[in-house]
Amino acid sequence: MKKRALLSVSDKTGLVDFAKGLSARGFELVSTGGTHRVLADAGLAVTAVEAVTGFPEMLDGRVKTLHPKIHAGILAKRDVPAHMDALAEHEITPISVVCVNLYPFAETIQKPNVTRAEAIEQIDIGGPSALRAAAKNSDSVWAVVDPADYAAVLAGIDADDAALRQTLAAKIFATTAAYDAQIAAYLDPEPFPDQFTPTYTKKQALRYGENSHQQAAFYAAPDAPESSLANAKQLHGKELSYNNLKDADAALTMVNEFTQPTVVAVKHMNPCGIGSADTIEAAWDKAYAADSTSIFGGIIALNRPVDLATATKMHALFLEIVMAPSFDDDAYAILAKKKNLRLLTVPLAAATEVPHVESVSLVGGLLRQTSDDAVETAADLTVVTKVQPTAEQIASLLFAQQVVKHVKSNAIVIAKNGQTLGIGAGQMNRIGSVEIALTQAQQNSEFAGAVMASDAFFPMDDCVEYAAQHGIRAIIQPGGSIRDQDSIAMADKYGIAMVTTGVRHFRH
Ligand code: 93A
Repeated sequence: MKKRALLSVSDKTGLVDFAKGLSARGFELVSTGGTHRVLADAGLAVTAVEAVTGFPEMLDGRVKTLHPKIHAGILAKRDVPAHMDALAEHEITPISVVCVNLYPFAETIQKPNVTRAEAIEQIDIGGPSALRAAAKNSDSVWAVVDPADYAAVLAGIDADDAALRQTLAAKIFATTAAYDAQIAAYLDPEPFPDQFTPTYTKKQALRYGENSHQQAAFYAAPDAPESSLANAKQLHGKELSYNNLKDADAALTMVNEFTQPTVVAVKHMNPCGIGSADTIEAAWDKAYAADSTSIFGGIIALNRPVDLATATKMHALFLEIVMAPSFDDDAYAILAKKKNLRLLTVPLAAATEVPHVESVSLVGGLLRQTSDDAVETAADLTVVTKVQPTAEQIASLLFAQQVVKHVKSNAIVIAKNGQTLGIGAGQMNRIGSVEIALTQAQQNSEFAGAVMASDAFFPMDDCVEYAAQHGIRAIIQPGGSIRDQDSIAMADKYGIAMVTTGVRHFRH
């Protein structure tokens, strides 16, 4: 029996070689307009789909392969005589290879100023239909959507590899499902639709998850922003682990918060030191001096190119990751001397980047929310104490506030002059975080005159009392507790300043 292959591809990569391979194996090639042209130009014998259907391509190409002469040829069960008789009766040749890739819908909608009409025209109907028909009939039919699979398919045809046909069929349904999800998201861009269909692609198989007995993989969103790990370039070092990726993501989110040259050091998703200064080297000095013990094995994110002076200082320590928009050549050379140190370049987030939707998994579910992009400025502060904060204190309070929202609740940050001095994270009792932060901060020679930020209001006055007794000169907090007045009275008692923001920054 004559063997027939249908080829209809938008991405012509590898097409001619694949078609030659099919030709050499005795397949008649049937193709749509553009694909037909490429094959004919390459000197291959190819039948136009119109010659099979007896219909011209219609409606500006909206109807090309959508025809019983095509779909019955794909869908007929080869082992059911009635099906084969029906094909014979209607003079339909079975099609046993369907090689289709789809109109580039995702690429089209990413182009600037694309119109709705242009986007709609790039919704492929015939392609997914032919692919799904082939995948449904994968007992006999090869469904091929990815040029990367062409060589394996030719080998599979030679070996009559039924298992590969089934794997490819699954790939078809995953591909068309993702394609449809992108169309749905375009037509209804609401971040919280009734049905949420993620379309992530495996970017990296991970050696293990949080611990070595857990399995894991890293998936990237099709529209991942430039400033994300999905688009980061690893220049050097060991492969990123599951925990590395989480920490690096946290560090990146933090460093993107600052416009001044800033260095962020992260341990276990929390900052252990953040420094902002006029130069990246001075910012490093502050981040390091913030907690020179915890930074050991840390994840470092910088928002300026890494220069030689900064690299030399970092080289002296054991670090897991250094990431920055770029590395000066001599800085890179120094850091790359450490075989395992992971060096990544990630561009800074564009100021115009829209708030993204973040997800966390629950057993049997998913929680989604827009990211916490609220940044308080001096205009958002209300002084609630008799003592007014100085301009210097206000700057330190706002810095501490920018940090505290990235710290796991209950979160307390002690800071001064663009430097964290103590960070209390993740305690179930707020006073516990205050104690941890202050114990750390008091060891720092910069501590005198430091200020404190709290991610949420003080439920009672004990935190304020403890902070005031241990040298804190000003406090920033959201306010909103029914016992705010107790905390304010305590601040007044010790003659320190307190400002409220009205914005809570829980991080659970
Ligand atoms: O407009 S369609 O949805 N209608 C069809 O009947 C049809 N058949 C194949 N698009 C259709 N295709 C698509 O055309 C394929 O999925 C492929 O992406 C493209 C190949 O067109 P050409 O061979 O003209 O470059």
